Amino acid sequence: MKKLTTCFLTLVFLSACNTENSNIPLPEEQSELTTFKRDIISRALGDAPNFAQTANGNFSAVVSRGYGRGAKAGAIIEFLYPLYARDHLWDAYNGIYYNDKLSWFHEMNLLKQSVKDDTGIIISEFKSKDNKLNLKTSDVALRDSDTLVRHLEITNKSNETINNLKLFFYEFLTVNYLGAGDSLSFEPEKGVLNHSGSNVNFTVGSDQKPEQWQAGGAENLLTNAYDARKDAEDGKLKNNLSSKGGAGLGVNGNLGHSLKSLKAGEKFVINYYISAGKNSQESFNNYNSARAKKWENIEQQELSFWKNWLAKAKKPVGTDERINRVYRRALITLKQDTANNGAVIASPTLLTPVYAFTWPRDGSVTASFLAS
Ligand SMILES: [Ca+2]
Repeated sequence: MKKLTTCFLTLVFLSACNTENSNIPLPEEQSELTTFKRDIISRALGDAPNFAQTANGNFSAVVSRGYGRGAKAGAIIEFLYPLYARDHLWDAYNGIYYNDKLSWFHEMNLLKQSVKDDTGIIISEFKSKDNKLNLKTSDVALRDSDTLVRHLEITNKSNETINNLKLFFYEFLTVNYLGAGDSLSFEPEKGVLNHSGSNVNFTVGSDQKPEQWQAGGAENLLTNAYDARKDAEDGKLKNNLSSKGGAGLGVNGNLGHSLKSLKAGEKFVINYYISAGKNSQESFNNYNSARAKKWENIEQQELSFWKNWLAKAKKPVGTDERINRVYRRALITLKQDTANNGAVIASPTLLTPVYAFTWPRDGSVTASFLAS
């Protein structure tokens, strides 16, 4: 019973636990946000944008919701590694170019965000402003490779063929927290971006070789290369092979894929990978092992891992499925916030005020004390 109570009480300390089929509360519906005493940073700058976390004990990543300070719906906004010790990511997200216009996903209409029941899979669904495309991203931390996988599906919902689509995956990794000393290169033979800082390395790639790339410099500031985000705006990347952060904001990268056409009702599917390692060989090996997996198998592996974990817990007695789902999510969150060396982390994010309001470790200890 003690364990049960701990989990229920822990939920009081958690935020952003939307699960599939539940509606996202819109900011205007959250009247309490405007009335309770706000964190001072929130009051000045707005709430943190964190939607949900996915983690494997070695790293933890966060996906943004559609509102809050600097929010970019569906963007990956934190990558804590190794063992949740340091954030290496400013943000990473997709964009699509057609009819002479680039739209980043977070500029489109956000339909829904959810966490797939009893997994760490974070789903974000969008519709293009012209209502022609549906886009769905599923982000998950792999169990057996330090890789965040993004599974992306693009469906043509219109009655006509859409020609010459170009898809982009933009990433602004800031290795070792600040990206100033980073270097970035695109490796044409492997088709991946290689991001290096001190003692941490990232491989960014997909399961399909990109036709375009850019190793860029953030805001072109004190770097030798054109900004990789701005570069995508005309649908054409400069194919620069390497960039260095210098004393500026760091380096950013972009991978571009071309779709000749998407017929009415047709769906295009691609997987992206952000793989971490101590050096370029380790991150590339992680990328390779992730790439060898089919998305269906990743989903299956994720379901069975958490099924196994949840099977160890006491079953709640006399509670309905709605409460049981919340209980299972609490158990998953507690495991996600336990590093593989046994450390239970204070908070899954470094941003305020979510940091201030999200204390699974302290909450659990308090709940456990109260329950005993
Ligand atoms: Ca360009």
